[in-house]
Amino acid sequence: MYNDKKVVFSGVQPSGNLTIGNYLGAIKNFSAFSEDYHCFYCVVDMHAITVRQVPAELRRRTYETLALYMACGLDPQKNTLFVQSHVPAHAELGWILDCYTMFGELSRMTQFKDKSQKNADNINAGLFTYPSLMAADILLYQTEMVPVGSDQRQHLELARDIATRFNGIYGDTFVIPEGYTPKDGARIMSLAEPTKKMSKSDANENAVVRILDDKDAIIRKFKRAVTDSDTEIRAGADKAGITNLLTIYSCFTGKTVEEAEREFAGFGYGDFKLAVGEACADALAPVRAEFNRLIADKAYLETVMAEGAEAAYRCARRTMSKVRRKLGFTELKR
Ligand code: ATP
Ligand code: LTN
Repeated sequence: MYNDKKVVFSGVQPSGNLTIGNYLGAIKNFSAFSEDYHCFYCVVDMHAITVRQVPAELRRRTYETLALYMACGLDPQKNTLFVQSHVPAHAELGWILDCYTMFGELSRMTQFKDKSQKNADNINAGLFTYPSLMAADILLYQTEMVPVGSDQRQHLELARDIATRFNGIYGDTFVIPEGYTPKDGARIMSLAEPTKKMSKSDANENAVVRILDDKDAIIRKFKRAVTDSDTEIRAGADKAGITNLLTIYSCFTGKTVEEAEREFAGFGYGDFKLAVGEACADALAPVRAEFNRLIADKAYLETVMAEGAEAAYRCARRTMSKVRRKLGFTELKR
């Protein structure tokens, strides 16, 4: 609990331009919690450096991710929006939790295995211990609920295990968090390889639709989406590409996948892809307009960052002093 409300926490890495996967799997769902929970939404720049980043781009994307949070409907008066590296308690608790996370547990993480393959020349210790820093993000705020896409479920399970282990040794210290993944949209697939997750750091631009792509680009990418040699517009395990397009259409229009299948019965793939592109572009147009307004006002974004960091620190430091006491760290009387 914080300020008499249960806590929600989530984070997005400023590691690239955000995709409709990030939007449908995560950010779009964040604002639903704002009334009933105390929400902390973080730009996790410390996680982003587990993969090599160009400093100027990391800085620019940190501002952009914050502006996108707001453009997607997160009001900084109702949500604590902040940047991870502005609150050093994340690194502090991250180290502590490293000492309560097992080598074997980290070795089993699929994201680590994936990213090690993709970054074979930079398999650094931070990439390996990424999940303990993520556990620290969540546990610092005594979080009850963590909205994430389904690729993050395994990290969330580990955060629960770490918290349970710590509580078992030292007595109640952390709330055990629950994950929240949306019914649809929890795993949007690549348009080029529909059996792979759409990922913002994919090198193939045709595989990803970015939240800020303009209408022409969005439609062009959907037109090129890989499907199959069949002609039927239906969802099914043997039709990854079409299933993904139906899911995207359903998320952007609020219709169910079954309704969409009926709507497009008898259509050719070309017309269907165009309709999906249009639904996506229309839904994202207001987000893009609001983003363009916000990103032009750097001073305002800096105020939001500063106030967010202050509010996050006020909450985080309570947990930190409890953790220090439990561990047996000495305290300085100042
Ligand atoms: P990267 O490519 O740099 O690993 P990413 O695209 O996987 O990045 P993250 O910053 O790691 O994005 O994720 C932010 C949020 O978006 C997380 O909650 C994650 O689960 C969600 N998410 C990411 N990709 C998808 C996707 N394809 N479908 C649904 N949700 C997704
Ligand atoms: N690992 C997440 C980003 C992330 C996160 C978090 C999500 C870092 N810390 C805490 C939820 C809660 C990712 O890669 N998508």
